[in-house]
Formats: sequence, C-alpha cells, structure tokens
Amino acid sequence: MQLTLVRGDLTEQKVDAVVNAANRRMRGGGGVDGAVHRRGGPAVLADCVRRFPHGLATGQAGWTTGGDLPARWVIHVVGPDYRAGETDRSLLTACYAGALRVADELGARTVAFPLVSAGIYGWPLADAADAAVTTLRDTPTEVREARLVAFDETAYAALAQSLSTT
Ligand code: AR6
Repeated sequence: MQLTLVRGDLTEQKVDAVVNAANRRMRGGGGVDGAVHRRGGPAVLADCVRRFPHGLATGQAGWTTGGDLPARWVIHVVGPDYRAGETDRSLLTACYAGALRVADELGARTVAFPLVSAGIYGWPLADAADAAVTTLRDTPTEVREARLVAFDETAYAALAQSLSTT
C-alpha cells in the first residue's frame, strides 16, 4: 500500500472513499464533517439516519454513500474527543484501522483521510500525525493508496515529519 500526503480539501479528492471525522451522533457538525455534508448533500445525512439510527461509538467506523462528492463512499469514523477527556490513544488508532477494514469490505482501493481528532477534538497535532501514519502503515489492507489530506500548513508539516521519522 502506498501512503501519500497532499495539502488540500478532503471533499475534493477523487478517490473511491473519503474518511470523515464525525461524532457519535453521526448527524453532521463542524470542521471536515461540515464540509463533507455540505459537499455531499442531503443524501449523506439521509444515509447516516437510515444506517446509523443510534449513531456510532467512539473509535468505530461505518460507511454511507458519498452523495454529490467525487468519492463514491464516505467512511465515517468517530475520533476520541481529547478536550472532553477521551485520551486513550487506541481509540484514535482504531479509527484508521477500522476505516481500512470498511474500505476492504466496500472494495475501495483509494481512500483519503483527514487528521482525525486533531481539530475541534483537540488531539495534540504531532501525536495525531504519528497515530495516522503508523496505523495506516501497519494495518494489512487491500487499499492501494491511503492519501493523507492536510488542510493547512501545520498539519502538512506534522504529517511530513511523521512520514520521515516513523
Ligand atoms: N479537508 C481536510 N481536512 C480538513 C477539512 C477539509 N475540508 N476541514 C477541516 N480539516 P475536525 P475532529 C482538518 O475539527 O477534531 C466536528 O464538529 C482540520 O484542520 O474536522 O475529529 C464533528 O462533527 C483538522 O486537522 O475533526 C465532531 O463533532 C482535521 O481536519 C468534531 O468536529 C480534523 O478536524 C470532530 O473533531
């Protein structure tokens, strides 16, 4: 599997599936979640309601249609809310491993990832980048490209550092 890094907007990636940093309710929100629902349109929320009537637990992953996104599917993961005291790192790595498992179920071969929990949920940036890089590298998968999408320069720098040192 190829692990790549780009700077850009997750919702513009032309991949089989994009990963969304959602919350337990699975009904949209701010950050990348807001962008996914805006760009994906109402079909994404409708699928969330239908497929996840009770939401998802922290650390879990599940998929919906990509709606109007270039990607065919959205794989929603619920990262731990560091600011609220969810500091167990295995909850964060489970998001990446779970997203790859769901991608394999779907047959998605190219998957784009944001830096889960590193925004509104406040996970320290360098460790969030390390968790992403090491988990994506170490998890067996049929995915051919896992593309890390850094939204800003600081996220890009943290991911580049993790890719070169871990
Ligand atoms: N493309 C790529 N990355 C983005 C984009 C984008 N369009 N927008 C933001 N990021 P966050 P979290 C980056 O806050 O910390 C929501 O309200 C952002 O700079 O989106 O897991 C949910 O509903 C950061 O590096 O997700 C939850 O309630 C990374 O994506 C909560 O926020 C993650 O930031 C989840 O918080």
